[in-house]
Amino acid sequence: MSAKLSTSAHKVQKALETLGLECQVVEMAKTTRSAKDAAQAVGCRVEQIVKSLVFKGKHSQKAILVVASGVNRVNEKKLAEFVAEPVEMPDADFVRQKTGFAIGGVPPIGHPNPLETFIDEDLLKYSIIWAAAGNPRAVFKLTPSDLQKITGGRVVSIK
Ligand code: 5CA
Repeated sequence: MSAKLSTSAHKVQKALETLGLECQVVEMAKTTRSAKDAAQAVGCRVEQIVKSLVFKGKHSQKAILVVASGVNRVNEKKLAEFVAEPVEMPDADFVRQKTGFAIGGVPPIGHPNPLETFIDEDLLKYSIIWAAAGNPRAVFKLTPSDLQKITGGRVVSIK
């Protein structure tokens, strides 16, 4: 952990403050690039890691954010029903363009423009969850209700 945050992590810390959350972004000594890595680094269950996954509407080309429990695979058919169009996994450039962050560090907030967001209902089972904070070593701890508040996301069954 470091007191001085990198530029990308600092951007997330500022976004949290703007949203009125007292969460602290921490940069770990070990990688948090994948949900499994993040769980090992912070010492929690993989289920408690918030994966911020970007999908693309095949017709609209718009970005859709799904924040999912670290162990769950998003069911694209269910997501397609929610957004009323087929969806696909975009390439890394699209993710960076729409979120302002690179894969492995995409946070659930702090994007250039707010993204339509769906929250995996399984995340609500835990009192504490951890999300990526801008780069593949940065994370922050929050509650599921904080996650709902800061993303304005719709809680759904998505796996
Ligand atoms: N920092 C960790 C834990 S919070 C993290 O960001 N995990 S993640 O699951 O949210 O981000 C990695 C995800 O990015 C993968 O699950 C995968 O869905 C996506 N991804 C990885 N590589 C690519 C790629 N080449 N193109 C598009 N998406 C990718």
